Amino acid sequence: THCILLGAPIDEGQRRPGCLMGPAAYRTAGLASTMSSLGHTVEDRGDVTPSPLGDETCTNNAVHHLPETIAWTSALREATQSAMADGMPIIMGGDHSLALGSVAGVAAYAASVNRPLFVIWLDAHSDFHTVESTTSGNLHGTPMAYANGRPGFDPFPPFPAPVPGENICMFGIRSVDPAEHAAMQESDIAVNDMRVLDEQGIVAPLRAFLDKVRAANGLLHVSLDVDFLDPSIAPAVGTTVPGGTTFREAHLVMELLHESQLVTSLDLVELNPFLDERGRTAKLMVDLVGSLMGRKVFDRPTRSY
Ligand code: DIR
Ligand code: MN
Ligand code: MN
Ligand code: MN
Repeated sequence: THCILLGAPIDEGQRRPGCLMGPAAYRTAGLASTMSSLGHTVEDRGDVTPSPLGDETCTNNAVHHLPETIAWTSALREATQSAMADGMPIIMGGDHSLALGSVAGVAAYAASVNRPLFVIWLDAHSDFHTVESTTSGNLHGTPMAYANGRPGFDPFPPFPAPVPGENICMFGIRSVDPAEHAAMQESDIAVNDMRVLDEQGIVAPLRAFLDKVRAANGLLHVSLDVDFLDPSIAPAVGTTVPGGTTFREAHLVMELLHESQLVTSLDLVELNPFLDERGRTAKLMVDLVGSLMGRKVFDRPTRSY
């Protein structure tokens, strides 16, 4: 695989400074050499520059940094769409608002090659707020709703090719606000909250979704929020939520994703290196990418789909 690194040093989608150091931390933790040691080629396109600031406003007074977020969205959309034509973009955040742009770019590319887009959202949160419904005003809580084509994003450019709910699968969910909850009840999104993982494990629901992607010849975008992981192993994130996935569950997800050979783009989001213990969370995230890109202890027969 030709891996294309895109830095998205954005921290305006939430209120705790530090996420903008994320791309530097991933580079320091050896993301590029991890992938080249697995036989992939790596091209680091550096950090994306946001588009010029507009003067967009909205009626929800809680919302902050709206023009900044829109400027990042348009730049990241372009950078991601053009990287899709050349390889597998890996967008190094930065907070989760970067996915407003990265998923838009992948969706625009998918439409241009006439293939359906599927999204796996690995997160403690559903990020299903709109600009109108968010009560925190933190736009990192909105990208999944934007990608799903929900109304309530008037100041943003229309999402290029909205991803239907049945093409979206969430894992690790354990913090959903009331407005998100109500909207998700109305949608076909597969919400695998921690209760599902506790009862069924992560393998069965993940394979069921991957089978759908394969049957549809879809592109698959994976968005990995650090808080998908339990805070005991991944402390460097502003919004820790107890009861997250374990080290072993997280690597298993990545190994299954690798075996599927379906993943075409990846976000790494919400790492805040300022909160880390000697780079521990950055290194864990890089190790997880290693599993996603094919690192394993022994080869096993790949499950035939
Ligand atoms: C909360 C927290 N739902 C909000 N969201 C996220 O502010 O809207 N934290 N994404 O990581
Ligand atoms: Mn600012
Ligand atoms: Mn998130
Ligand atoms: Mn989260």
